[in-house]
Amino acid sequence: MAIRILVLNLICITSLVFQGAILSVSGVETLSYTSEHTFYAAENRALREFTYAIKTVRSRVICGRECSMDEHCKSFNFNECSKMCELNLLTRREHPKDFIATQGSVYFDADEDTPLYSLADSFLIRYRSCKMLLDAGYHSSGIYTIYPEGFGKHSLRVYCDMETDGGGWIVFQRRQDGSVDFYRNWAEYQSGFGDLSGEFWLGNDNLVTLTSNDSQGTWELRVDLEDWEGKTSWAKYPDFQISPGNYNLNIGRHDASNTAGDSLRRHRGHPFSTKDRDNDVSERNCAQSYHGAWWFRSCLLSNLNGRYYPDEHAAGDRLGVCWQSWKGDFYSLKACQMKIRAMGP
Ligand SMILES: [Ca+2]
Repeated sequence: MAIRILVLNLICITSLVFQGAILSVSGVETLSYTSEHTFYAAENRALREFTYAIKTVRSRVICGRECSMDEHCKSFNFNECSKMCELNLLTRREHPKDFIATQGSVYFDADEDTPLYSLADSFLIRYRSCKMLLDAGYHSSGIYTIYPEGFGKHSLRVYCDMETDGGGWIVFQRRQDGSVDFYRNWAEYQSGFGDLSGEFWLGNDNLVTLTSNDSQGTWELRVDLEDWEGKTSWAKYPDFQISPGNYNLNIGRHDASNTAGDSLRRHRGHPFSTKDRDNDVSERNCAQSYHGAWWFRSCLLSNLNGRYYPDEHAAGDRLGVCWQSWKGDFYSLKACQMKIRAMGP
């Protein structure tokens, strides 16, 4: 009996090894699973609009295995950055219009001609911002690599919002479900934390470098808010710039047509404070008192990095994710995003 189990295990292991062999013939990558499931790669490509299932997986090999085991799957996109595996109902040949250049994505289907559509990295222009990506025809919101001036040879992974208010926004803060702890220290806010596809803070040093380089012109800031009834509002400010050192918030006059009101007016010009770095003018430590990290002056008007509550009623303590001019400071918002866009020189 024991031997029989051992033999069965060996068969399992052997079949696992052959499940997903990567073959590379004359520089063309193919994924082979069974005799009827071989996929051919087109680098920096994706088929849009026909995804019926999205999974997060470790590698393109596993993504291909998911596709090979699903009779509906005709092709798939795998994103090397986000590890997102998208299974598609159709192929590029059936919908060439939706087969687009997508940096960091690889597309696979069973068509031997597919590798002819690969785009080498060197053919991809190094875009400096989400706005430049948008202008070049990248219309899907998601994670992109940009090469801003000031970063030298280094790139920056960012989430681009390509839909809101004309698109082209670099999102630098997102709250939506409380999955990431925002009660963090100076060093963590400095370098950034969280997950670009979920909740995150892009990092104060990145904001300094992005907004200090004036060859892209000035930057506008947009704040998008959502309450627990699904209502949304926004605020917008020109001339957004974060200073080196204490990360002071420099912003122009708010756009008067906004729907959220101006809850940054009291924070304008003030340095950033965290629980371990009290730069506010209050006798208290505002970041500690209000469980946040923000450009506090003498505490609240807004605190979008405050404590995340599962509903608005839970926040009876003004420690929540607040934007006073829209919902008052006892209301903790369901979701918010902060984003910037180059306004041009
Ligand atoms: Ca203080």
